[in-house]
Amino acid sequence: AGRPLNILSIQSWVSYGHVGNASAVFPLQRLGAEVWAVNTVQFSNHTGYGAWRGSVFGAELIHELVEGIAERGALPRCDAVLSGYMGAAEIGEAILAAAARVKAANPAAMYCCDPVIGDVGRGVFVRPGIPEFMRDRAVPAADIITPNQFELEWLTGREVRDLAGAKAAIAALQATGPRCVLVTSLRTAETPEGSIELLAGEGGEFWRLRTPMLPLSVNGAGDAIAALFLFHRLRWGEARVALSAAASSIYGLLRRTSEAGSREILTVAAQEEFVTPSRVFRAEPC
Ligand code: PXL
Repeated sequence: AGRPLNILSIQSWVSYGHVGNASAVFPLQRLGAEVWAVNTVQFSNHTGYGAWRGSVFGAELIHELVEGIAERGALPRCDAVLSGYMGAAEIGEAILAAAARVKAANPAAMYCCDPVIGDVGRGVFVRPGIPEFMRDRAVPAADIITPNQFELEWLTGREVRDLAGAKAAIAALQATGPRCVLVTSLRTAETPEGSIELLAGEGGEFWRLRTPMLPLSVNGAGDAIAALFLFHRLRWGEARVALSAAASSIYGLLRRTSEAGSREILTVAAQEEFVTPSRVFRAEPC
């Protein structure tokens, strides 16, 4: 209903495979959103392979592309800015400037920051300075953030052992700025064997969703879940609904990817999961 959502997505691009914008843009388009994609890097492939080629773009390019979009008169119609892998801290500053500019043009617009720092298996995988930039500059400027458990712990300096600890960490981040927090890839003392959890918090309420843990190791699923969570939060206005929709789609995508034994997520082949997830998981208040 209504006009399509317009989302300015500022993330990495890879030629081969699916991370960053190469993971986020197509699912958003498949759901009917217009995506204004700005790329922070162009690499041959994601860094999880250990080797890659390509360039990190300069912050000036980000400023220039946003300037050009502004010159089209489009910023008042921008519903949200989405950011992910930043490449360098100066690029982060350009992203925050873009978010501020969009919000000045459309006060209802939201900034969704996926604070890409690392994950439990790999540790920190971004350049020095980026984790601190996320904590001190990007997260406080965001309306929505989507850290995984590793990033939640890094950002808060707290180890998350149980549900109460996870909620306290979410509340600590909310106190710095973002009203809505989605924690992905969460495993605590209460997580059943063979399951993985997502936990969302907004307005003093929390919702938890559990899915079976799939036997796979891929990159880029977090980029897709941030995009889908943002899209559904914008569309439905409720974190609980957005959590259910985004998690169900990503579970379907990952189940298909796991069955195929692919090292890259099946963003294109499993596209029906973005529209009609084959299995729907509900988020429960907790
Ligand atoms: O999924 C996060 C991500 C984004 N962009 C690039 C990456 C990764 C993770 O490996 O390498 C370029």
